[in-house]
Amino acid sequence: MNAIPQAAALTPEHTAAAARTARWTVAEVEALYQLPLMDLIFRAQQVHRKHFDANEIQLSTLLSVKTGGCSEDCGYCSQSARYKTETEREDLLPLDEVVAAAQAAKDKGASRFCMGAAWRGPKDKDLAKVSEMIRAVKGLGLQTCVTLGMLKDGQASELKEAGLDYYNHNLDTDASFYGQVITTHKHADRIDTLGQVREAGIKVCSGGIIGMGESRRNRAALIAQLANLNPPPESVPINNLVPIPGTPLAEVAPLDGFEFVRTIAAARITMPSSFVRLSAGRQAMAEELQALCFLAGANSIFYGDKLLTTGNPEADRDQVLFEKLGLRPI
Ligand code: SAM
Ligand code: DTB
Ligand code: SF4
Repeated sequence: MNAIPQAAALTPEHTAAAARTARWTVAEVEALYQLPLMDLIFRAQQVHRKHFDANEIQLSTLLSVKTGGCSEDCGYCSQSARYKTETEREDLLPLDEVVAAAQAAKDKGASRFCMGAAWRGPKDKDLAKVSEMIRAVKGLGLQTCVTLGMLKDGQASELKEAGLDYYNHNLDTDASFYGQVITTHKHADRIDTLGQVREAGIKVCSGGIIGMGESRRNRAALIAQLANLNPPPESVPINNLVPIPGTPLAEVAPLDGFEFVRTIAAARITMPSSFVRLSAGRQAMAEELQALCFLAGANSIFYGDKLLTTGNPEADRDQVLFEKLGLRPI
């Protein structure tokens, strides 16, 4: 990352077009983290208001369409077959169940429906079934997103043909920390799948998890790497680790809330025209901390009572929060 040349002038004023060619060094992103919090949030607000209506919030609802029994060893995940967790395995859901959940999400006000599967990557026969789900959910008038793991040649174009809008595939953490959390696939494999998604003309949703015991420099490196994707992801989920009993990361000390806010601000400043999503971990956050995240530039959330296997604030409670903050769901 340090080999990336310094950008000449990285001011909040530079345009979206310039941002596409600008490169962020890890040191520059780390310098953002080191700003006094008030200055950092002010800067993030300036960028945010240039590119978005600061009172709008995008709502995505998640559904786990295939749960547990995953071959991979991601140290944070309840769905890895390698750890003894409370998550029970479930086969791929039938189409009608998925459509009913998508309709319910739409009725509650979500604009995007994200379907997740606990796979290293999809088999071709599974992909055909997921493609059917995408067609049906799209038919309800929702934006579609899936997260299915690593893709092989040709699979992204099949998803595109089915009408897929977004593919979620997180870089999850800095390349230099990745091996401490996951050994069954490589950080470079993630980048490869993101390339296939882009090439197929699908929008990219990619972010990461913080609070896994990584350093601030690791967090800065993750943000720089996401921002330096060309173009940056349209959607950037920032997850706070949800500690899962039975996984290797179950006992990691929780991250300070302000460090989470700083990460949101760094994502907003470095990826001005991307939706930055305050993702997993919201259930453990006070409303005031969530509001600080919105102030720092988060303009999207996962909305609905469940994430994939763990809880999320109830939709009705979120609606009260939107009222309190004057946020308009989009
Ligand atoms: N199996 C596919 C994959 O790994 O790409 C898709 C599903 S996987 C569960 C999707 C993402 O959920 C992961 O990349 C990770 O960012 C996030 N995630 C999983 N467990 C988490 C946890 N305990 N806390 C926070 N985020 C988590
Ligand atoms: C993302 O970045 N976060 C979501 C979604 N993409 C697939 C998943 C969060 C999972 C949290 C833990 C769980 O519920 O199992
Ligand atoms: Fe499998 Fe995805 Fe969980 Fe990793 S994060 S164990 S690939 S479901």
